[in-house]
Amino acid sequence: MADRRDVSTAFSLAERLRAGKSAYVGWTGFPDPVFADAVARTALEAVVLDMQHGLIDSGTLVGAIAAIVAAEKPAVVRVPVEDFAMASRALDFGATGIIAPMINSAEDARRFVSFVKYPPRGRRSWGPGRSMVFSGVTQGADYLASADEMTLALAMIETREGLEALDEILAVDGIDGVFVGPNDLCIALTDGRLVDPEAALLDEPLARIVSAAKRAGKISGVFGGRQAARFRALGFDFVSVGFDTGYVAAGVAAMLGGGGGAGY
Ligand code: 3PY
Ligand code: MG
Repeated sequence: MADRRDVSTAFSLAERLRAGKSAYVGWTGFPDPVFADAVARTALEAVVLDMQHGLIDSGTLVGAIAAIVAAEKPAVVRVPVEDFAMASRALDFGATGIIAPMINSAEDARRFVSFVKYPPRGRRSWGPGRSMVFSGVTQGADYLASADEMTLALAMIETREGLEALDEILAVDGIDGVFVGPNDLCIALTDGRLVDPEAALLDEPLARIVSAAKRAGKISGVFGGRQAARFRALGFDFVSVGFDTGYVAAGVAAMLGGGGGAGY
């Protein structure tokens, strides 16, 4: 087993969250490692690179993860829907967590786990070159023994089906927690009538998700903006705070004295 003191802090997110700490994390889909570096050098505790709706391809991802790790922050990657092969690659490149969108059943969750955890939990294929260099775990045997613990598999709950299957998804061995997409969840729960991540109709499902995760001994996360502090107060452990274009817009508005927020 790797000596935990030798593992880079960029790989300590899972350990910190499991120890009951919470984290505010940044979010970017800009196709430029320099911007990922800028987000990593703020007070935010980790950076999510968004390959689902963002502009990041696998070539850019390699550099963006390296930039975040150089700032001693954990890199988490949201992969496109059902692109679990990309999840394995992102871990090999040095990501320390994967967010998988639109997980609607325990079966979806098991398939996700099969790509991000090594046997016996899953079937992640061997080739963690960059991850070993960045984490400081130099021996293959040590990496194999610690990788599942060191990396997070977060299943997005953002559909009616996902919400209904919440307990079964949380029960899947290898799923470390859930991550709520409040925009899609609002669309789903209103049958396409509304997209409002701040809608009051989300209050009960959000509280239910936090309690279910706590009962299962797993992590709860949520995509947040102006509501980040409220989400943290609700009990979410892993709360994202706005995103790239919002950071730029809010910075300009603040400098012009107009206030304004990152919003969604
Ligand atoms: C959602 O709110 O649905 C998300 O997936 C956040 O990007
Ligand atoms: Mg979504």
